[in-house]
Amino acid sequence: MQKIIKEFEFNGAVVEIMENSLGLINNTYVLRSGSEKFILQKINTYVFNNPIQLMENIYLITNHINNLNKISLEIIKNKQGSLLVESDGDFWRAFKFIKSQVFLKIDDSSLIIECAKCLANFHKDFSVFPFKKLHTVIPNFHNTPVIFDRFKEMLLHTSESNKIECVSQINYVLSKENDCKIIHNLILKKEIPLRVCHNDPKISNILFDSKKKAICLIDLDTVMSGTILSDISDAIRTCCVSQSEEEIDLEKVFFKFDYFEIFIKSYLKVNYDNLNKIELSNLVFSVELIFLEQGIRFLSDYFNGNKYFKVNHQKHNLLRANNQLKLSKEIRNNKSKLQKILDNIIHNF
Ligand code: GN1
Ligand code: MG
Repeated sequence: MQKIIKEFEFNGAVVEIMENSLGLINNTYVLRSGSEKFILQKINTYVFNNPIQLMENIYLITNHINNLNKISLEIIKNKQGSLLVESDGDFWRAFKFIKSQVFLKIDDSSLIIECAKCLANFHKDFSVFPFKKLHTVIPNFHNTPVIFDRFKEMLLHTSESNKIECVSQINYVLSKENDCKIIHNLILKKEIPLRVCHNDPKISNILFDSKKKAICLIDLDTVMSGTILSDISDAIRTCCVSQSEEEIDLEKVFFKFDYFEIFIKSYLKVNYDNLNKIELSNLVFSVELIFLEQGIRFLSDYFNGNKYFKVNHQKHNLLRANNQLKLSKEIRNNKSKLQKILDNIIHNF
């Protein structure tokens, strides 16, 4: 790693390297040199096969946010002025360190307000940004019908023992083929517009200051066009739940309806005007769908030998899938309750 560190324009000699294992995709290290800290990341090229385009996107996005005088990640270029360092087929990048804290789940409703406002401001700030300038770093990233089809294809190569082990999960997913198409069809019909989306606004991708005020969204790897519904629902997926996606005791895992109400109210206060009627009327469904989609992604990766998401043990992705599928079912069973909460909020706008 010293060889990589030497390639970047860090101030002073790096005296400490600490691994940060929060993300499920890239490898992240916090470096310290004197009183300054930096972030060094090795990009996962199994997931991101064009790191150059990826960094071009992040360059555009962070410049856009900085030009609005708001805080965002700041790229540290290498000594030749490029956004990446390539070494032995690996791609590395660096950012300035932002003093902050992160949360894996929320036990305090004031954090919900912060998360919702942070995401809504991100959407508002990018509502004028032409998404065509951004490369599509992962095609079909939140295209649920494609994710469903890949799952079906995966089943053709899945061992009988895995299929027997997961028969109820598989049958549940397969019964949802039509649901997977609903939002995507509305996009095709242009009833749901494409907008600049973060595409991964999970709670641990928001930095907070010491007073628990949101500073900014990080992990800008997947910022590209998409439906704003997958962003809103993905934030709700990790903010409005009793336990994180890592919880294996499903008795402890449930959706927090009161947090949902606070999240939606706070989000719409900032960005109501930018959403159309079709987006609003599909919002509750999009929450059910994002849990389903994430469940399918974890389960597919389990069947595929855990190549995509980092795991600590062989069944890790299966347990995460169970957690997400439970929540998807819970939303489905409480649709009208959630719709009522949403309608009441919209009524007052
Ligand atoms: C990954 O990179 P990270 O850990 O923030 C994944 C998201 C998933 C999330 C589940 C590029 O996010 O899509 O929702 O794990 N990112 C990518 O925790 O696939
Ligand atoms: Mg990520």
